[in-house]
Amino acid sequence: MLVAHVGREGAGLDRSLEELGRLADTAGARPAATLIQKRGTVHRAHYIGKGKMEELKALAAAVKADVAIFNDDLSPSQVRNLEAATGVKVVDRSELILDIFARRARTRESRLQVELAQLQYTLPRLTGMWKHLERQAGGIGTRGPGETQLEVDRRKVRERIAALKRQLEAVERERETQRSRRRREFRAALVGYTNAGKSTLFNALTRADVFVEDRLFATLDATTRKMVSPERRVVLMTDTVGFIRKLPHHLVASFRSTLTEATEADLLLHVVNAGDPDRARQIVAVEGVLESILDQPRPTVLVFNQADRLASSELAEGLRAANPGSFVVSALKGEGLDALREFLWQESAQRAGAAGAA
Ligand SMILES: Nc1nc2c(ncn2[C@@H]2O[C@H](COP(=O)(O)OP(=O)(O)OP(=O)(O)O)[C@@H](O)[C@H]2O)c(=O)[nH]1
Ligand SMILES: [Mg+2]
Repeated sequence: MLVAHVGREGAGLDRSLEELGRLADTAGARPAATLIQKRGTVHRAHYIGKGKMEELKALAAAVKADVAIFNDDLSPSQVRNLEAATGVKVVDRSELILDIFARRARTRESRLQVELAQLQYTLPRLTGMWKHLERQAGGIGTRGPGETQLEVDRRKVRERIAALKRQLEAVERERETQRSRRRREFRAALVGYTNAGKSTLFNALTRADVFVEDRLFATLDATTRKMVSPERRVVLMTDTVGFIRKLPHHLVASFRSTLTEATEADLLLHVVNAGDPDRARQIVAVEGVLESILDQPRPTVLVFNQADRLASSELAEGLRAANPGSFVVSALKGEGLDALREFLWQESAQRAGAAGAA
């Protein structure tokens, strides 16, 4: 599948489009061309201007792209209008991310969560786009030719959404029981931008064997392992799903139970890819997602990972100096991990001390 990217001029557009390319690649599409819309012109009916739409149609034909991926979110009617005018399938950023999550989901819980998010995304878009529904919600029993009545489909989708919510509530109750058992221990969670190296760091710290890949959203679940120091200090470490700019809010909502593993931790380790030129913007994006899911701020420490990709040790020193209390590590090379472990043991000891005093 070839795709054309459509981005809007603005700060960080290059990086943002590069990221969109990686997202498309993760979803199995091959970027063929890029189209940029000038800043400040959002058309209500078709998002981009008429001239741009013509350009998109011609460009898609020239490079034989059958899908156009937009770097922003589009309204259901914008998608319909764009598809009618250009003759290519139009996918917006949220749909692309949902698609990746659907491909990546392995466990029962993550599958339920992704399906819920997809259906909630689809529901307002059910306006006679039958093919769209079949692709989006395959397996929900709306495939037959006799089933393509809008009302029937809407009812079925709503019923399925209700059923998924019930199943997820049951999973959540199970998790809650587990969590209340763990509450006595010191809990730390790895959070951060997708592909920052959270799972690699998790494996290095806990000697676990969590799936790692140089693609976006390798992890969609929460995994917890116990770390024990020689002095028998305990830290329960959790690795979980990564964040991204403009993470679809349906996903954030339906992944609540997975994210709770992180949001209830005593300490958050915010893992950053130190070698990424887009690092500062990624930190801001992660802080934004955290703010939207935390009911109260949690103690957070920055961990600059992938330090081996920094050109010099002076750069690493600079990072540490500019961010007091942060750590600079290479999870891959095992560098800087002793200091981080030492810090975790101290935090754990402090918590045990506080609990003993109480
Ligand atoms: N050079 C270098 N590469 C690293 C380091 N840590 C992780 N990586 C690589 O970065 C890529 C992503 O690593 P993951 O551990 O899967 O990243 P993640 O943050 O868990 O990603 P998601 O689960 O997708 O959110 C993999 O190719 C890792 O090998 C590091 O310290 N140095
Ligand atoms: Mg991961």
